[in-house]
Amino acid sequence: MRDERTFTITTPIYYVNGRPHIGHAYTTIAADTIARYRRMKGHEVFFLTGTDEHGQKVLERATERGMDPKAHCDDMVVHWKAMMEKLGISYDRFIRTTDADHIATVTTVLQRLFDQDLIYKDTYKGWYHVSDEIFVTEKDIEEGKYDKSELREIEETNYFFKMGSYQQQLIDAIESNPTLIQPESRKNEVLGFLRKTLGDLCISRPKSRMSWGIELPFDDEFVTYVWFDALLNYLSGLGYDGSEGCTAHLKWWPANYHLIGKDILTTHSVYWSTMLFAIGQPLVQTLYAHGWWVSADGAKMSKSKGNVIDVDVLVDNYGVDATRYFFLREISFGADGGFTYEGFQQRYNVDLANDFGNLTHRGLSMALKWLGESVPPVGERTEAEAAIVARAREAVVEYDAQMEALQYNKALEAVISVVDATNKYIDTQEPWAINKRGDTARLQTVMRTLLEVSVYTGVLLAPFMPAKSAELLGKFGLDHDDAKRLLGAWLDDGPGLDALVEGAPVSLGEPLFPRFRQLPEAIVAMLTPDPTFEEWLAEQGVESVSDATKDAWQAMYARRHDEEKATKDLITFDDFGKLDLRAGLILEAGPHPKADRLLVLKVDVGEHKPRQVVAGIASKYAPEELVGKRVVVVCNLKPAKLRGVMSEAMLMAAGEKEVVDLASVVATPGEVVR
Ligand code: ME8
Repeated sequence: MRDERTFTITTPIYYVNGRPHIGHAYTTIAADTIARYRRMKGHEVFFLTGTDEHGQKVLERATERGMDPKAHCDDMVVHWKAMMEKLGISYDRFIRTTDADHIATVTTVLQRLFDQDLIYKDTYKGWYHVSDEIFVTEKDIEEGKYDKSELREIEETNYFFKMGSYQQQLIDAIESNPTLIQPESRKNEVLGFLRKTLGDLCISRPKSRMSWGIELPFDDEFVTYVWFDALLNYLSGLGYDGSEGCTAHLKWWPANYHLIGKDILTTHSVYWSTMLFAIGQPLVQTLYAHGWWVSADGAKMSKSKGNVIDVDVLVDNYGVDATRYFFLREISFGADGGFTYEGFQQRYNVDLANDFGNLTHRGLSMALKWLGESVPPVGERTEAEAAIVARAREAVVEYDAQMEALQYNKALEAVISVVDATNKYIDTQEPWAINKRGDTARLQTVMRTLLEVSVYTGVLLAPFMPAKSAELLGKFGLDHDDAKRLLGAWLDDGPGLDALVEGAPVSLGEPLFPRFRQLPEAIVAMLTPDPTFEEWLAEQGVESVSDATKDAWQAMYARRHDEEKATKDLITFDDFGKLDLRAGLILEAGPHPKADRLLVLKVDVGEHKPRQVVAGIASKYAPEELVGKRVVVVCNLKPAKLRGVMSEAMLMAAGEKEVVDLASVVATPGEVVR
């Protein structure tokens, strides 16, 4: 039996025949969130993900690109790793099926099963589905399950794995283990499938037809069927080498969860389980098949339809944590979901900007304004505070149970219920009125409650929104280790909303989730369909074009994006006029107390007192050379603290990273510069 404090979770390994989209992101975010949660609970976690690189689909794509298949994979895998990086995915291994250790494992397993007569050679005549890479039965075709244009009739000698001989063993395993396949409806689907006679599995492809795969160790004219190869990643990724006595993987196997989409339920529940029976390894503890994200019109996302939702667009416009949050909050894990940008933004505004933001920014602003930048004492708690504590206690229990069951949206609902209760508490307690009547003791208690609930949500949301949680907890001087410690204590004894230490510093910082009033421009531009050539001509006021000039018009039509982009980046004269540029005279210059790169200057810009300017010019100028220099100053830049020293204007200079020369005009300080 595996140690209960270890936890293994996997995602499917994704085909490198295209780039990742939100569907792939979804499974990966779900796995990452639970991996992070278990680590917070002090468990030792192995989180395995990666790419599926062999087989026909990948070969076809490589051929289309005119590339060698391995070179194509090396090129594509960059996009998959970039997606993981962008989403903050904390995997322990990113396996590629072209990795040498994986290939060795597959080869050893094949040889063993062949030696044990569990693999045999036979001739197959029938229908083959090209893009799914499977052989289909006449019955499947009669039932219209497959698009005829994708079917090819073939007669082929191949190697077969005796999958059919495990049918009863598999039915018994599923029936006797209620958590093996989840949700329940998926389990029933598999049992339904197993009512038909289970055939054997063709596990080879002749090289003459498809050569991109792992060569069979007992016949060099064949490569391994991509699914037989890919499924073994779940063991090779954990150190299993395929030999009979191997124990290297047993710290992590059987995995707690294989997370997959419902599209690959049969391959995992039937092919994979029977393969595990054959090699004498236990089945995964739970195979969880989640639902399917479709675009707003209910259509399957596909490159050819142009309705694929790109992860980058969401992360670039709304941030990584909001993206992670949305997918796990919006639907229950198992159900299907329809994606729209409007729905995404609404969820963002309601949950994150309003509810969560109200508590963590408005609450914090009030506390800091009235009581200073430190944690106030608790004071005497009334029934109102006791009710919040009670809700927080119940919510932690609920949250933990739902996290363990992968019911992410219910776990989030539990946290949100505490946020909502606290926002109502703010309204009913009316801290502004308490402040007005000068009841400091009561104000301290109410404000302390708000701060404590902020910390509470920061801890519980950490697995979902690691960066924002760190930012929020950072306002209280807490870090991820504190979050772990607090979660541990709350799971043991329940939270008392007493995580903070009186007098500890608190800072307000920026709002975590600024509200969006309209869809970001980049998304609107993306959603606005491109005009056709004819529509574009009409926009230009041209009714028809002659054959002689058609090419020129078409070239202009093709160029229009570049020009639109170039004009988008231009500013108007009015925009420029907003700059308050003035002549200045440097009166004093000295080092910055904390940063060698910076100097602190006093500059006369024609006002009753000089402006303090912090400038990154120390690498070029010694303070004494600057005194008496005439410069150009941007006077209406918002003041900002640079490493703790306030800067009230900016000097204009040449040079991008390193300053080359200061811009200078010989004019009376305060003179307008244009
Ligand atoms: O099937 N909604 O790889 P794949 C939800 N290589 N999830 C989606 C989705 C959507 N619209 N689209 C994709 C393969 N997914 C094989 C797996 S495993 C040994 C081999 C997710 O690149 C979901 O997890 O087609 C689905 O199962 C998986 O991506 C399919 O990825």
